[in-house]
Amino acid sequence: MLSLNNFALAQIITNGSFENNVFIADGSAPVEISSSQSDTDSTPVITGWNIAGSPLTLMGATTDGSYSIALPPHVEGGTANSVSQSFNLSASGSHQLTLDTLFPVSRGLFAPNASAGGLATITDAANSIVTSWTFSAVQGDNMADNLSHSFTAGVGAYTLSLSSLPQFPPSPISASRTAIIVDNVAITSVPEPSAVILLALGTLTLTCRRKRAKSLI
Ligand SMILES: [Ca+2]
Repeated sequence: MLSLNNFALAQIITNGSFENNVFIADGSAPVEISSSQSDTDSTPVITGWNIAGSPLTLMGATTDGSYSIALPPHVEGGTANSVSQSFNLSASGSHQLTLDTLFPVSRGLFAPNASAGGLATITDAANSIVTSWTFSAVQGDNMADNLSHSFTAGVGAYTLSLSSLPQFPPSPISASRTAIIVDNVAITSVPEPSAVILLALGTLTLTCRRKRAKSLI
């Protein structure tokens, strides 16, 4: 049966839930991996994702599933904390990047005026920016912020990067940023109406031909 869901269910991003990880004990970066958020000396290998900057933590608390990624703000002028991965688009037109965000109350307590945000960037094979999207989270204890961003792109290879924002936003001056927690990253292709109609017509034509062929036997 032809439906829009056939297009929307394509798995374009690998391990968007951050559930598929390997922890290598090497005495280096602290990684938060337990529900008590205690640090261990290990480096996570997150399947499908490249990690840049430090520290970057995998949270075991208040997540959807066992893990989410946390993007702590970076010092102005410094290297952003980020995860990135390459993906392919097999359809041109409109696409949607969706993710869940969380700004836990426990973190906000340390800085009442704090905000939490991140930057999503998609670049093409020539490293040109296709789209860039600043996302945020409302302070709370549930991973309830289901955010989405539409962009237009053709068939080809791309890279999605999720990065931290600088420690202090432009205003208010007294506020600082804290880590934003991200989970369930996905990209779905929204089919062009014309493509759906063409495909539907094609299916109809085939069905009619088959029926005609049968009736001629
Ligand atoms: Ca998860």
